Amino acid sequence: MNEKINIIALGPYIGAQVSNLDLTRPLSATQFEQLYHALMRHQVLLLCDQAITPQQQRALAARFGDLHIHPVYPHAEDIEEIIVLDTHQNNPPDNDNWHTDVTFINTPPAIAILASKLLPESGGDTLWASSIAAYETLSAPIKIMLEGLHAEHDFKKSFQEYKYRRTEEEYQRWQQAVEKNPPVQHPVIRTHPVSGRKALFVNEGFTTRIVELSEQESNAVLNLLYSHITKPEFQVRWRWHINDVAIWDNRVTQHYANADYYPARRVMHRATVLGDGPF
Ligand SMILES: O=C(O)CCC(=O)C(=O)O
Ligand SMILES: [Fe+2]
Repeated sequence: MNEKINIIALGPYIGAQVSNLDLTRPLSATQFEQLYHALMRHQVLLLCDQAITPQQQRALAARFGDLHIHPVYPHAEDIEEIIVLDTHQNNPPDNDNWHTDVTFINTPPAIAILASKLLPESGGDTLWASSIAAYETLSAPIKIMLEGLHAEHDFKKSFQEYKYRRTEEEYQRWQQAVEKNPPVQHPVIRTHPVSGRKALFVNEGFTTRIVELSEQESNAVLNLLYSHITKPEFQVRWRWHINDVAIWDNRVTQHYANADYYPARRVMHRATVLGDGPF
């Protein structure tokens, strides 16, 4: 059997399309190693024609590490580790902002795996940006200024109270999530634990402030970094077909789910692999 996966880069900084691999079956050690290596190199991998069930998606994700169970998002039936993002008229999209997943915990996810299950007729693309490319293209004086700084990340910034008041049960779940997830701090520049490359690690979704700076300084610096990170040069944009799968390195990327299809329906399944404390 030919176990060599095909990799076609979608751009110089970020993104690659992978083929000759069936993610619904257990991967051999050789296949997994190639996939992992490609992920480290390209940060986001896209695969087509992968009719993956929640069980299979969980098993694939578990090859990369321990899985995260989301405090508020609903999950697949009997499979807590698979988030179901089902957006429609009465559940508007809420990932149409640049963010890195779950940076509000001390060990934010290393990797995420997203599968498309039901798509609108058009629209609903996802964009990813490389925060390695963003870091590397900053000028030397700005890099020096950011070194050693820490930022606060807060669950409540994206998961706002007013969105969880539809039922009493939902509201209680949100309140428990807030209690369990007080704001945490992470370095503004992090080093990838495997590749050793440095990346910007602030995101508009969850970062509230740079703790060593005044409020005015912090706002100015964060706005500068947010607008830099989201330059098209550092991005890849994917137009989904049904049964596509995206795998991204959540330590060194941000993403944005385009909500242009609203109020049409769109259903995605996500598995989230826990990471280490950023350094
Ligand atoms: O629905 C998407 O395209 C991405 C949603 C998202 O932000 C996520 O799964 O982490
Ligand atoms: Fe996300």
